[in-house]
Amino acid sequence: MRRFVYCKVVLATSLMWVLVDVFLLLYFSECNKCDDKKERSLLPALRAVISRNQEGPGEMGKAVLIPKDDQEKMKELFKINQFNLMASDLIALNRSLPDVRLDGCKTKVYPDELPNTSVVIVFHNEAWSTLLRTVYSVINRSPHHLLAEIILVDDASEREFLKTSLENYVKKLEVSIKIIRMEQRSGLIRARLRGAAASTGQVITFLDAHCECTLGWLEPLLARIKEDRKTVVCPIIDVISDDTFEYMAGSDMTYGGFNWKLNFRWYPVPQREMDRRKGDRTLPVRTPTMAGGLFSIDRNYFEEIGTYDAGMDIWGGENLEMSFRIWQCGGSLEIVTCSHVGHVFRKATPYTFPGGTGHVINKNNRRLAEVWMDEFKDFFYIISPEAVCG
Ligand SMILES: [Mn+2]
Repeated sequence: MRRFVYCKVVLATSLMWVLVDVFLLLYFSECNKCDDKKERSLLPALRAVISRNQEGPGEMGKAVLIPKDDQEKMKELFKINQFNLMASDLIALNRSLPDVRLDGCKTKVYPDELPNTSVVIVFHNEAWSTLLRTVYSVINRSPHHLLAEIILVDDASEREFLKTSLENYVKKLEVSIKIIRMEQRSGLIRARLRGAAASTGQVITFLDAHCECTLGWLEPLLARIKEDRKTVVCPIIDVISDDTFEYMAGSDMTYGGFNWKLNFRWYPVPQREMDRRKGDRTLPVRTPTMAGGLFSIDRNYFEEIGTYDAGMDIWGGENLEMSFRIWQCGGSLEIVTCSHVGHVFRKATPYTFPGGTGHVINKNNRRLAEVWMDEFKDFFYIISPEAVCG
């Protein structure tokens, strides 16, 4: 009888401990969830997902339309990056895209031995979803033996999620990703130079922080550089709508030029360039200038021509400067029409220009004119008298 009571006590106490354990387990796992929720509400952008099927929002490059009830919120969020952040955050980081290449490009065969490339991406207060969608598109659509590494250069962003959250996130990815932080706001040029200096690939590929690389984007760029190391190559820049994130193929019939205000402009590819290629639109187009955000260059050639003008500030003019530099230093600049990379084009810049936008751009353009344009600089000064002195 007494033993029976003992047994009951032992059973009851063990049962109690089991219950305590279960309670503790539940309590702590609940708490994890709480933290998770808290972090998510603080960082709504981090919710962006990896898709497992192709039916989600924006898949195959389709437009994302925001329901009426969310339009006000959408407009508020738009101001942060000057693109539809709500739409971007709804789209999977690895969304699918249509194959927009010319048919002749799909069957081209490239040499096995291509130079490898480092991909350098500069960002300043970029949105989480656009930055990581850029990174995923590089990882998922580039042969890994051709990728030396991805280098993310943070030009002194202020947003908290671009700090340790980003570092922890990219550690999990299957390609080596370095993050370099500029100590102070330095602008695109000096940040790119820092990224280039830290890179190890034979080719350096610069991309903007809100791009999406498409299938087969890399091989034709590297193959062209292998053929001629002094050729600097750009992909066709497809348009990702800043309103809907719809992916729209860019044209192979436009190339880069400029006006006398030294603004970059697209112009129709002239007949002489069609004739030179005997009408084969899959062959690279020689282009006077480049838009600047996306190009690949042989590392040694980049150093031989003196890299960028490190005296240029923030943004503006550096794309024409690089274009003039290439053509005047024995190289050539081409758009490789078989390579397509999407870019979110915006109507307004979200960036701040320390010192004032006009001042920064005039200063950069003055350097461009004085260094590369000889007597043609007078056209610029006549059309932009405000640029003559600071
Ligand atoms: Mn851009």
